Amino acid sequence: MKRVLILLPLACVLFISCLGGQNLSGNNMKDAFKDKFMIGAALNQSQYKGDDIHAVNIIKKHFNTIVAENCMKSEKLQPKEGHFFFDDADKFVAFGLENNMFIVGHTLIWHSQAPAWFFVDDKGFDVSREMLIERMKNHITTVVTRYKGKVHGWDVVNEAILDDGSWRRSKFYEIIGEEYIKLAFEFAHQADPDAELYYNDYSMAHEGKRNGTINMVKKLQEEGIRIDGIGMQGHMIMEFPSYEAFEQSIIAFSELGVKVMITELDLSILPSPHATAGANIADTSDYENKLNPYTKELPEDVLRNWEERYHGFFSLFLKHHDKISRVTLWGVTDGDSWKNNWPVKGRTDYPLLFDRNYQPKPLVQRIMQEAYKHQAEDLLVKGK
Ligand code: 9MR
Repeated sequence: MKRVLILLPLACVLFISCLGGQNLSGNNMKDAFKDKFMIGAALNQSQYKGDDIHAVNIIKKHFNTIVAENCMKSEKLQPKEGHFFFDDADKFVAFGLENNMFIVGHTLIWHSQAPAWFFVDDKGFDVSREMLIERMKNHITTVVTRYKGKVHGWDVVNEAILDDGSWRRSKFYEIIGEEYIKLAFEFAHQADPDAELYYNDYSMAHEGKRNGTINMVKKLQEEGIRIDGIGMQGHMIMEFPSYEAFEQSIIAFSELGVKVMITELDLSILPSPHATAGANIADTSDYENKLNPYTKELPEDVLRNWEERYHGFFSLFLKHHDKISRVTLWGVTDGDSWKNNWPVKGRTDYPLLFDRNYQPKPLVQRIMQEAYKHQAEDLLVKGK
């Protein structure tokens, strides 16, 4: 034990030097994390279409998995019944295939960004249960079949459970009942038996949501429904969640025997009008100057606290890398982040790993070093 303690720092220094010389800036996150988990980003259209060339360079260099930020949502894919629009999603998938990336489709069944026609008949009344199931089946089957063998994993159902663990009263729930979850997973599995299938939600550190998710997944498993993973959206603020609560959820989800994925990571640096973070699009607040304090510059101490907290989460992910298959940031640079417009419109936020000038923040170097330290420790343990 004593020998290990003495040798460990030395081995780390040697290993890091061998991997990247004194300066790791030539390295990239996908290599740094390669034995731990995939690392990726949500892409917007100027990225997968190749227009935002600086962002494309970052994506190719640092990430090995991508997810569609918006172009695969049902209102985009099927704006009118039976009229599918695949141009953007095709380009997104082609980008991933060209760059050998693990491609995630987001999202098949979600109460938000679903087209209004989905739930009503031609007189504007709610459709019958049978009709909604038929529409779900048609949507899922058409989309998943098109990308069979190309999209490797699907967020099948998104945000079905509330923070207290109860079911969200979405149209899917109101008209079909909780069985809509099981049906969605079945339809997706029938369309592509090889694709991984996930449940994805925000604020997963809340005890209620954690337990609600566990109950739902257990039930699916008891019924023999395929579910491969749980996506913990990582929309965070400085005050929420605690490392402890987030860690508890990682462990509890992994104990179900499914993959855990950190799916929509961003950490807002701005004062939050809400006590907890979440990502419920309807929870907006009015603009006030005091909620947007860093339009010109970011004070050193504020930046340091933000970086410490982000680093702490990456340390947690590395600690639990045996449970976590993927960490995906919700965007590439601060300039693209949805956080600039939620929960308050028109703010200047700094939630991602690359700044508005496409430069990696010092945090990128720190988390890569942390990952290399883990690699060195692993080697030492194996070599003992
Ligand atoms: O980042 C997305 C933003 O551009 C859209 O306007 C918004 C509208 O639905 O959706 C955002 O992405 C959401 C994701 O699809 C599901 N989890 C919460 C994300 C942030 O709202």
